[in-house]
Amino acid sequence: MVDRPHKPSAISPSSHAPQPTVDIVDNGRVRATLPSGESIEILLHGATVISWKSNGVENLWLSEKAILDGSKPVRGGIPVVFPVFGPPPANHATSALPQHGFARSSRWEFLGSSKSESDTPKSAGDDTVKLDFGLYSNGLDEKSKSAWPYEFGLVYSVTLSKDSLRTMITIQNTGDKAFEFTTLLHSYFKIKDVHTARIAGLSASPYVDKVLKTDATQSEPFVSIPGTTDRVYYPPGGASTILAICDASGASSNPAGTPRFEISRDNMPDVVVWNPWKEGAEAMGDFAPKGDDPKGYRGMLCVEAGSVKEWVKLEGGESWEGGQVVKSLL
Ligand code: TA6
Repeated sequence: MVDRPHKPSAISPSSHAPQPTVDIVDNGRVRATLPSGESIEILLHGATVISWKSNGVENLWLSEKAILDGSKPVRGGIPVVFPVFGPPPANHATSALPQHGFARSSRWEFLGSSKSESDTPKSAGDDTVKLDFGLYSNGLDEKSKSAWPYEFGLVYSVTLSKDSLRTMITIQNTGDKAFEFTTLLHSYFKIKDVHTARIAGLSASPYVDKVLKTDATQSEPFVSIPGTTDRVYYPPGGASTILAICDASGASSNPAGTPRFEISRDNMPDVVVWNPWKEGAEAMGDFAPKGDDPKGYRGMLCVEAGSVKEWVKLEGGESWEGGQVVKSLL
């Protein structure tokens, strides 16, 4: 074997394949892009995902009057709800907190990114980029700290892949005083038309109808949105039930219509379905466009994975993790 001291080393394809990119923009948001074009944008305010694009299409709905300067929660994208979903109950540790808690209106830290690159250019579709964000009790504003005096650490991971977005939250009790919480990912999906939208995966599920103020059971195989809708579903299969947001206009071999999004959940057994309809949108100053504009209430649907029915209790040192993977089927 002739020794070839100057033999060129094998060039690792990945060393020349385009890489995922991560940029911190104007000190307030993080953008990540895959070589295949998919992208996400997250505000440090609330660690709110405000954009997720795949196949050149925006998947999340964001109000045209969403306030992005950190002065209030974002109307759209994926706000993070913690430590309480909804209006906090009276006579509870969360009672002094605002609706949906403080996580979505706090400034999170960007903890960093990790990328997995495909080992050959031809499998660039395997690239992923994970962005981690942290929120800690010692970094909380005084008002929230005094309203909810517990020691905690949250790590929120947002992972972009070619056709999916994974959002996972880890909650740790870093003190020695037990606390309880509810949590939810308040996802606003951009859809074709709420009048023809259908949600599969909730058939026979009990739910609380916050509009009619009744308890009910999903009798139709698919959830349709006939008007103002605000329901908290407790599917019998818990987090194991895969949900699909479909569009029933046009021909489809699928009985619910053409699937647009598929939502898999981890440790988030409950599902909130919300659309404020025209009147509700009219009443929200940061909701635009108004009226029957297809980019307004008609073009959005909240399908929100959460753990909201029961309080989750963490003793000192204990952790909890949950989240979702959303696939865009375009
Ligand atoms: O997730 C549904 C819901 O709880 C609705 O009741 C409605 O209040 C919505 O959240 C928006 O809440 P927000 O505090 O963001 O205006």
